[in-house]
Amino acid sequence: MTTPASPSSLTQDELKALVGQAALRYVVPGEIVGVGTGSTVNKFIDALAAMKGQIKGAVSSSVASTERLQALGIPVFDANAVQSLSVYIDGADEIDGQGFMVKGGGAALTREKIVAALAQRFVCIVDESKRVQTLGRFPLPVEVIPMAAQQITRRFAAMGGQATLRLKDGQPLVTDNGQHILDVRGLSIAEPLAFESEVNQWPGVVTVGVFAHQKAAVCLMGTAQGVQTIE
Ligand code: ABF
Repeated sequence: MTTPASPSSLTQDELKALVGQAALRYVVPGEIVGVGTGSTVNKFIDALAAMKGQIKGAVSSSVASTERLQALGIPVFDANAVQSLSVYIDGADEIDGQGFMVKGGGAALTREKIVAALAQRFVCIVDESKRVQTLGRFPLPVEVIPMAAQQITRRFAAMGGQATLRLKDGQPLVTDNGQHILDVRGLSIAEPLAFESEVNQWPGVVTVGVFAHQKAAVCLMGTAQGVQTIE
């Protein structure tokens, strides 16, 4: 008889599965749930399939999540088809103690922010490696209109950031929205709300990967001691 692994011996992947499962308790039966993007969210989607008969469906934040949801028989609705959502479940690349996040490592930040804005409650699911004191250690993703990439790069340089164009197979990565991504290193984002407001209004910025105005109300964090609920 195998003994169940204690949280302290869980791998990062197992911690992601733990929080993906824990997020089910925030899903409201009979409703449409907002679904993010990434490997942790994939664990949530897989867990959601077990209760797909109890929900109406999902609004998805990426082609990747849509395909995974549909493959599991979960109906996917257009964001324009809903007035609001009770909950949005998504991961993050970094999260601080106030629920402010850096997101976009999965290149889905624009649609993530759109769906998050529909939700009454953003529940962030992460493993403990994502916890930071100050945002900025992870290279900040920024979705940009290609013709503005160099102009925006110079603006970040003026604040001490080094922006690089995200490549895929040697070519500029093209997002679900047909735009490009800059990843900005060397930033320390001490005032996430002000930073997001400032960068959002630069010409050519589609979305900056700071989620402060759309912060997480709840964070389910997979740790060596099990799932921590931070509200
Ligand atoms: C998504 O989750 C992205 O914004 C973020 O980059 C990613 C984190 O991915 P993972 O769960 O695979 O670490 O919301």
